[in-house]
Amino acid sequence: MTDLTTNPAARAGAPAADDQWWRSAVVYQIYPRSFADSDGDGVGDLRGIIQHLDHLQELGVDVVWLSPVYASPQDDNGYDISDYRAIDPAYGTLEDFDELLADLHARGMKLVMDLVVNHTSDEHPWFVESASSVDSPKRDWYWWRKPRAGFAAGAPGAEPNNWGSFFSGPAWHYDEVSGEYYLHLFSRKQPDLNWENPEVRDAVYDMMNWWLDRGVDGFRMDVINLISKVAGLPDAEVPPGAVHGDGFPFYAQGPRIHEFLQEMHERVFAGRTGDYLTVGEMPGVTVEHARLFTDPARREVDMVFQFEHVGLDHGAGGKFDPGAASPRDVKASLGRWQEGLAETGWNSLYWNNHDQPRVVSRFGDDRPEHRVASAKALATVLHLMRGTPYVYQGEELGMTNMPFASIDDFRDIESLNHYAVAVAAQGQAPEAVLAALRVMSRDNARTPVQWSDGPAAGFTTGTPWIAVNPNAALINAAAQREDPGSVFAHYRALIALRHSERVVSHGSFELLLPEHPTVFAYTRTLGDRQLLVIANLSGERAVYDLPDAAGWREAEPVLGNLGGRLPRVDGRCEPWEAQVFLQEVTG
Ligand code: ISL
Repeated sequence: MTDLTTNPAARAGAPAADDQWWRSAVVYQIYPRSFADSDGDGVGDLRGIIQHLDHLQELGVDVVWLSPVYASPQDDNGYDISDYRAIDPAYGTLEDFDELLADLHARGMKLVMDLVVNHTSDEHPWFVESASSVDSPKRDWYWWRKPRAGFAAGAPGAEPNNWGSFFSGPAWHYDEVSGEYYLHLFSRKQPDLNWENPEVRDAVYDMMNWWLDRGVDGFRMDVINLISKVAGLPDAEVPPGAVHGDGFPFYAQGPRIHEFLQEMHERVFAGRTGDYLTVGEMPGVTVEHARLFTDPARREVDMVFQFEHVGLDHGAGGKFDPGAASPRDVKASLGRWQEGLAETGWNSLYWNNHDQPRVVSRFGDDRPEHRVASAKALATVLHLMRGTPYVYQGEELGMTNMPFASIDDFRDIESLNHYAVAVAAQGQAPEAVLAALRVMSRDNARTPVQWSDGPAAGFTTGTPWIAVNPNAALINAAAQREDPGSVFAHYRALIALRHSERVVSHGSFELLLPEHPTVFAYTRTLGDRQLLVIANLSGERAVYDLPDAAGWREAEPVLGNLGGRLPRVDGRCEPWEAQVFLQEVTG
């Protein structure tokens, strides 16, 4: 692999930071299944999206990232793809897709597709062919291995290595037809592609080019840091209390990952002139690796989704052993990423997506007295950092976690598998497992978008595939779009500020008050313009001692989150208060 960081010729060819349009852009993620249903079958669809584009335009976002709409058996809600060039009938047709793309473009917005190429569905023709015989020309497109020596094929322990799947159980499935196992880091219906095989890579690049030729504006790349596996797929260490080995060291940032991403860039983007956006989803990525992935001179991806801040409330037993994340930990983590990618690389900024619990319930306070203020405070600190902010559908309304009553209310494969294994196989108390799911399940993010206070929150005229949150009468788009004090209005103001103030999109970042237990404060500076953000991430009043408080007394208050209270740099914050100031720095 060529190290482009030290290659001045490569650096010289890199676009200047200011030329990259996505530095001042805001992305909105649509999870189509739960966004809007146009035909009453209870499942969201492309025409449902087309019907709600005013909402996005009013919010002011620049880009839509569309979670998978490809043909899929829907084992993992579309992250198991059986045809990369077809739209799943549940979502519509290619004609609907083209119409959506044209409508977005006509409104000045871009569309980024989800690229799921660590794995396919087991119903993808590539896998069907690969599984058909050990001599199949596509056998090597996936990771097939013989049972472990000394074990009866199919018996527990006979898996080729001890890695666990992200969705509970072993990462291997036994195929009786050929007497071999295949690797699946996610569900057994999501076999991992073998990126070592150049034919696989060719097929992926062809498919990406096909979508770009159709007019899409880039890709969000699903678990893209997992595509290069260490040769030999060795057994991994078993963490204390765990049943399976943690294979991460052997597949996260694997040996050829940078080579693969550079090759992809070369084969897909290098010859094109469009304004694209690429973002790699990378569980477990470190700041150091992110710097390499996002250094423009290396031509890999524009930005990555890192997971550090959304792992702060995971306990020793992982995400379903939740603890609490302190505001101090949250700001320390985000601050470290700001510093780590200050000179080279770029951050993506997110609280929410379709895999994460709702931020107002998680790092905020969704009880009536604090819900609106905490949703706004969290939005403020996120959106005014350096990086590209992502808004996940419903986040702009302050949608909350769901009060799931029983396991029957869940739909997500990760949640259902976890429950089955924890309760049936490990004998954990059902109520305790349910309590953890209520807090951490991905289904919290997947309840239908609350459009109105009407039936099914205006999401569908039929029966929604997953229940609507009972708070839809209180929290919904129709009410908020009319209300200048709404969470929606606040997101709108934050997005507008990024567009109008270059200090927000391009300024440097400095964390203030790092030791303060609840106040998240920072400045952004660009030339002589400076922005100050102060937010109290707690339901208690706070006092703080800002280093240069006197210098800020005359600053212009730009945004607050408590109706009627004008932001002032006076050393005091109300519960969940967020304040934003701007000033020209002299001398
Ligand atoms: O939510 C998680 C499980 O605890 C994450 O680890 C998640 O599985 C990981 O972030 C990868 O996510 C992506 O790939 C998965 C898919 O299920 C997720 O929805 C997707 O965002 C497999 O394609």
